[in-house]
Amino acid sequence: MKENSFVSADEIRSAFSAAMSVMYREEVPAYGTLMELVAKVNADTLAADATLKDRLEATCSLDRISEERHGAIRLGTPAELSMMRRVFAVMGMYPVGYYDLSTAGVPVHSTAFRPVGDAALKRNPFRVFTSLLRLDLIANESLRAEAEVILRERRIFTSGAIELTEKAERDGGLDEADAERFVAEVLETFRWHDKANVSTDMYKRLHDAHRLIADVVSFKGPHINHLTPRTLDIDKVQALMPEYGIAPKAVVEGPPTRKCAILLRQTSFKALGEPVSFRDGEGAWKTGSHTARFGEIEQRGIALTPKGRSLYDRLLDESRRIVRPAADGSNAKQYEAALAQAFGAFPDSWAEIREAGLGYFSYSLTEKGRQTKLAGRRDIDALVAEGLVEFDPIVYEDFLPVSAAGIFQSNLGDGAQQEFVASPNQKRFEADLGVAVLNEFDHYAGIEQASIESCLQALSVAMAAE
Ligand code: OOG
Ligand code: NI
Repeated sequence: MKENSFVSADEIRSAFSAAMSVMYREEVPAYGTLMELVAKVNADTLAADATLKDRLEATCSLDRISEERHGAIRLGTPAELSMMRRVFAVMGMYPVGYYDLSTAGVPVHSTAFRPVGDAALKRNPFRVFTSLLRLDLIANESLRAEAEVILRERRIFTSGAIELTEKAERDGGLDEADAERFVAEVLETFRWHDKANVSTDMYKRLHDAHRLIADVVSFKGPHINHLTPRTLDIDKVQALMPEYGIAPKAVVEGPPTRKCAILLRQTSFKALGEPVSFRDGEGAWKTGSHTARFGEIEQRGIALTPKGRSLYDRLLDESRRIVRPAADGSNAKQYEAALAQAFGAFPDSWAEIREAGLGYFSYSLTEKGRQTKLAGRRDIDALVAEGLVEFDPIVYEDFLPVSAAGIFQSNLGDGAQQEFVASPNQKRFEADLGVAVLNEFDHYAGIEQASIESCLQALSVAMAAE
């Protein structure tokens, strides 16, 4: 096979993301409603903010926004996780970051599979927050052993998906027909199954141990549990949700409302109880219900440097020590006030954020810069001061563990709050995954540095051409 007949990984990812969106819209109609609401708010926001629209256009980021979404799945075994990694690699998605959620009472640890590199992100930033169940955190040994047997016996990938993944690995890509088949086959892994793998009794025992365990172990596959569109104004979407018949969770996770958006703000609507059937003897089924799938929206802001991130973590911690948001929303106002108060200490202009070294920026030449020729190299700060170079925030592409825990919790219900001994185990996770996860900070620093180099080069090329 000639290499040039391959479809790019970016194309496959885009096709997969679109197919997943169509499937989820059919499966969970409220997701379609949320998409409409987000599209409307984004259009209104852009119409009212010409500068924002200009900057998004200038950084080639406008097109990706309406396409943008992330999803989440929960896997049951190391073998499933490592196969999932190989499947995502065909779509140009790689594991970035390690998230330990045991501290938040959720027996999983996770990574996010996503494209890496500026060009791939601009083409389509589709990501999947992927968790692996930690049966080691389950106290009941016999239940743990039974769950292991159930998980070991299920097959979450179709044979077509496995074959095509192996083919892509062997040949270095897939041609158009294979890529199309790959997308259809892989979609099957994420599909909802209304027939459980287990009896009502087993489901109840798993559920009593932890709702999340029941969700992972009881079904044939790791159904996609939400798909999240990106909004440019999360407060507005949150306020409008009830008008569209959707009840949002009590508080928005992440930083408070600010002029300069940092990291990630997220909110969701609660998971819906859905009818499922449980095994009831040979070929017979018994009707029941299961709660797993929900909707979420997010607003993405600037990626923070380690220094910015530790300031964020400290301020979030501070506000949560004053008010811990209750799941029923009873102290939502107090929490918002405490959050806003604490984050007063985080600079709120791009210039200050840049000067304090709190965020990552992408640099480009201004009109004046494009017409200037410079002798010798200059420091980037000097070029900014002289008005030759301008800077735009680099978007945060990852997730936040405290926010993720809040999203998990709001969907597991109040009764599900459970204490585990905090036990991050990145080494174990990476052994199960089959590779080390990438470090998010390295990636942002790389994009920033590349933009600086290209400014410096353009200025000195101008000089050489003189
Ligand atoms: C994942 C929850 C985390 C996010 O956006 O932080 C998440 C899950 O419920 O499986 O999706
Ligand atoms: Ni999410």
